[in-house]
Amino acid sequence: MLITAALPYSNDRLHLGHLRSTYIPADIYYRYLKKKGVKAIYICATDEHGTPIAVKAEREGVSPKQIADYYHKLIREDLEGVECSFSFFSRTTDPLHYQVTQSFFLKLLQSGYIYEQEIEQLKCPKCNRFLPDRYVEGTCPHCGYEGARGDACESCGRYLRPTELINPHCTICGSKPILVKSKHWFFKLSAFQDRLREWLTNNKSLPDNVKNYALKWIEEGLRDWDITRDMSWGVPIPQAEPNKVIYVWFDAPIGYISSTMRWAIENNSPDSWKDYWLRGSDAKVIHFIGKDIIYHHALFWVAMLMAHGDFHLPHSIIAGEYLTLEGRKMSKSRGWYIGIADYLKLMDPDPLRYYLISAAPLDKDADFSWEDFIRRYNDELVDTLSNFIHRTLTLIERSFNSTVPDPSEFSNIDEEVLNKVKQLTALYDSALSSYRFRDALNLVMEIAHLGNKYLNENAPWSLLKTDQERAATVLYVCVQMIKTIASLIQPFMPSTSERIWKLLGLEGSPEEELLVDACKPIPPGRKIGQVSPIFKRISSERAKELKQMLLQHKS
Ligand code: B3M
Ligand code: ZN
Repeated sequence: MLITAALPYSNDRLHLGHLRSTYIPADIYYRYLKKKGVKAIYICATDEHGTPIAVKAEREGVSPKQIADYYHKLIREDLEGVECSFSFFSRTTDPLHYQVTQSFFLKLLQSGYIYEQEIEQLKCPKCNRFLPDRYVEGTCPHCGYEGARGDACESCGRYLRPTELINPHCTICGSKPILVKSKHWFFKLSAFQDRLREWLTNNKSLPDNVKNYALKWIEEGLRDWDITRDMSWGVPIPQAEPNKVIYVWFDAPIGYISSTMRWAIENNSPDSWKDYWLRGSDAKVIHFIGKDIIYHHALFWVAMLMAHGDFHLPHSIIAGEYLTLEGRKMSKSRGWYIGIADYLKLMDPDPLRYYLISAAPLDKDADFSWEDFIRRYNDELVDTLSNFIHRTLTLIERSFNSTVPDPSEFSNIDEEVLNKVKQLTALYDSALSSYRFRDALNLVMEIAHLGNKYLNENAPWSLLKTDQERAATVLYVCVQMIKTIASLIQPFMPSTSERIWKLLGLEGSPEEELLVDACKPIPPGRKIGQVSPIFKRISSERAKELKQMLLQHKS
């Protein structure tokens, strides 16, 4: 299976919203596949073309490549900082990507799916440049919003062409543009209307949010798609004059393929990308994206793949919904966001991964609030998860010389609780296989709840005085539950899982343990590790520091 996450534009850093909608779910799913013993890779890259980067470069007086270099590094560090375990993290300025994009373009040109047409474009007379996409702003013809961009209106969410804007002006110098003729290339999206409808309707593994959005757009009718731009930053159009490039939304998804090729080369098996992409192989491709780019993936990209013919269509497209911050829309420009690096200065990645997944199902909007984060950290990670483990292991340390005790015969209660753990593990598996990340995580926490309850009801600390054998059995059962927790929590909280593994004195790593072995008991007699709590309560001072994070962008 090939797992991809949307390619971030390399013109800005990412924030918690991106992690929640795309990068963490993709990472969890990838780690889960490995636990299932599935051959899988997780591919991403930075999307380095388009006007977002060109305009920023212009404003800062540097080249677009310098902007791309700068943010590529930071984005990658941020994502790796929250333990996104990419097989390869590439860039769309890789020369290989240019080749792959150009040959994709040429194939569609030769088969008649791309055609040329002369159209009128906006040009700034002062800057002497065409004004594609974000080079121009004006009033939205649909909703009247005055800051609409040449590619879309942020207020009503509609896609726009620059020439549709009312009162357009050049974003660089403010001048009023003039209309000039220019030759462009169009992709015959309209020819795929019926095939796309059929694919969307019949694809059982496509989630409802993706299917419904995309079908709604098809009913509104698909127009052919202008896939070229009059600018110099981008993949050059093969055999065309300079200062014309392929539109970023045509080249970016091809980045999924070219990045897989780069991964293959870096892994010294240059042909292995074919196992994932070529039709005829039994691989599946799953794209994780944010909900704002469903259109591009479920319509544009699928149609491009249909037109090309050599590559797999996506098996599924998983689109995460938005994350608000303390009830308000996150906004980089208004300083209302939490940066990944800001968070990592004070906290480990795992609690954040935990919170972002457990806050709401992926196909529903979620909210991040520090109050809620701190409460759930203390109640769930400390009181439920950490305490169960800590209580069990300190008793073993004190009364059994840090050695997993030898159980006597299991009582009905013991059998029952261990069977329940097996059932929860099976439910976890089916939740993750259908992308119900929050449900799966809750099931792991249910094992910890169950463990606490079992521990309270059987009170091994009292049994130690009266029935040493029974105390040993109870603690042995708890150890088995902890081991299953460590194994199941691994895709969600990899380093926490690793720490629990070490506490149990187990060899190897929980990452290597297959899901089928998650309930396989560990034998008695093993020395456990040095006992210390895996999570400690967030103090009120620390809570203050965390809340401060939101205010620091305001200045
Ligand atoms: N760079 C937009 C975004 O970051 C765009 C995604 C490309 S995925 C092929 O949302
Ligand atoms: Zn201008």
